[in-house]
Amino acid sequence: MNLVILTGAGISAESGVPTFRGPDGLWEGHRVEDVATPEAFERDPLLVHTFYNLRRAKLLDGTIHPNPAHLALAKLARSKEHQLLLVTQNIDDLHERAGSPEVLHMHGELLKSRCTDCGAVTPCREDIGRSSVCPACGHIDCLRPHVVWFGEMPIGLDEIGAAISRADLFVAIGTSGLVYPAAGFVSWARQAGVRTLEINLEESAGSGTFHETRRGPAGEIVPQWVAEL
Ligand code: BJW
Repeated sequence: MNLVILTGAGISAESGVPTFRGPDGLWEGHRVEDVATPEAFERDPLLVHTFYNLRRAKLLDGTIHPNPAHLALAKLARSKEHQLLLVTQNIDDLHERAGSPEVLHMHGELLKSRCTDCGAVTPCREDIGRSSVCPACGHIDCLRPHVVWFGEMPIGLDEIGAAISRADLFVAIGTSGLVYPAAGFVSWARQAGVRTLEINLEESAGSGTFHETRRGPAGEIVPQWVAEL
């Protein structure tokens, strides 16, 4: 089967990474526009760097591990029976740690920085600050997190659109369906005549658009679904 799977913050929730919009959501104490826009970064780079530095340090402190949902998708990706494009909105590296060979991070990656002078995207496991030096061009005070903020163009949309149009099944796992263009992928799939499945703990903004929805924690439902496939 030809599959496109989109994952969101819900798939990493059971690994201890907070979601964005839940009661304990990541944005609690921060207005999203204070941290996740280019304007916010221009206005207060220290606040934005601190927000991402804390999340990067947490991701690397040894307490966060892939859960059974990440592991099941990695097993699926390695199976010869199916073709899979795994697209994630998450900036963590839990799909990679679980063993998924290829992951399209449409909203960027926390463990990479981007140079606003030369454009180089380079691995980054340390804090970024105004004194950081770009490993590619050597300039100072020009690194930013390699993440896609509101108003910026997500990564890989052409590839995602093409893969959805030739898929047999589109699956969205643990995403609220509130942030576009990812929230619109289910409609792209429906327009292309592709079957659609949602796996989510709760009803999402897009639930009504899917052919089928399965409710429950990703760590339980995803391995069950992969076993059925
Ligand atoms: C579980 C679970 C468990 C919990 N098991 N499930 C007006 C109308 C329409 C669009 C716009 C508009 N005004 C502006 C826009 C565009 C804007 C947008 O969508 N805004 C909305 C807020 C309205 N979008 C953009 O600006 C995007 N760019 C863009 O549109 O470019 C122009 C363009 C034009 C034409 C075509 C294409 C493009 C960029 C969006 C960038 C989003 N960036 C962020 C931050 C990234 C860096 C970071 O991490 O800090 O990405 S915002 C944040 O939201 C993050 C996430 O990837 C994203 C989605 O969140 P997600 O993953 O859905 O998480 P939650 O928390 O919302 O939901 C968790 C879900 O899991 C819930 O449903 C739970 O039930 C579930 N769950 N535990 C299973 N155990």
